[in-house]
Amino acid sequence: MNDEIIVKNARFVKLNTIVDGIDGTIAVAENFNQIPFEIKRAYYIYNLGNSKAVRGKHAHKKLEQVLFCISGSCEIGLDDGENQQAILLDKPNIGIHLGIELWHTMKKFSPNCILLVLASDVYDESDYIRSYDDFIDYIGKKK
Ligand code: T46
Repeated sequence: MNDEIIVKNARFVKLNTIVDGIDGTIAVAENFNQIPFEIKRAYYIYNLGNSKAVRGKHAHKKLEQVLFCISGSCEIGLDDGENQQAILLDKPNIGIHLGIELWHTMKKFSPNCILLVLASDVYDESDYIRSYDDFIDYIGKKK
C-alpha cells in the first residue's frame, strides 16, 4: 500500500472482502458505507494497453468519485493546488476517494488494467475544469 495521502480531499477506501478459497473473492461497496456518497453512476475504463496512455487531466467542481483498479495497476497523480502526490493503485479492493477540486491524472497503466469508477452524480461536462490554469484560478477564488 502507498504511504498516507497528503493532498486535500482524497483518502483511501478499503472494501471488505469475502474470500472463497479456490472459488475466488467478493469485494463489496455500499452507499454511505465504504462509499461516502450515494452512487448515481458507475463506469469503467479498459483497453489501456498503450503504455503512453494518459487520462484525467481535470478536476471536478462538485462530483465525488471512488476509483478502483479492479485488474492490473496504474498510477493516479493528485494535485490540490498546493500539494502533489502519486498513488499506485494495484489492489482490487483498495480504491481512492477523489473529493471535489482535485486535479487528477491517470497513467502508467498495466496492459490488463481496468479502472472502475463509482460517482456521486450523472455525467455533466459543466462540472469539469479541464485547464490547469482555470483550476488554480477556481480554487484561488474560493480561498
Ligand atoms: C474522471 C476520471 C477518473 C461521457 O459521456 N459520460 C461519462 O460518464 C464519462 C465518464 C465520460 N463521457 C465522455 C466525455 C468525453 O467526451 O467520454 C469522453 C471521455 O471522458 P474523459 O476525457 O473525461 O475521460 P477520463 O478518463 O479522462 O475521465 C474520466 C471521467 O470523465 C472523469 O470524471 O474523474 O475518469
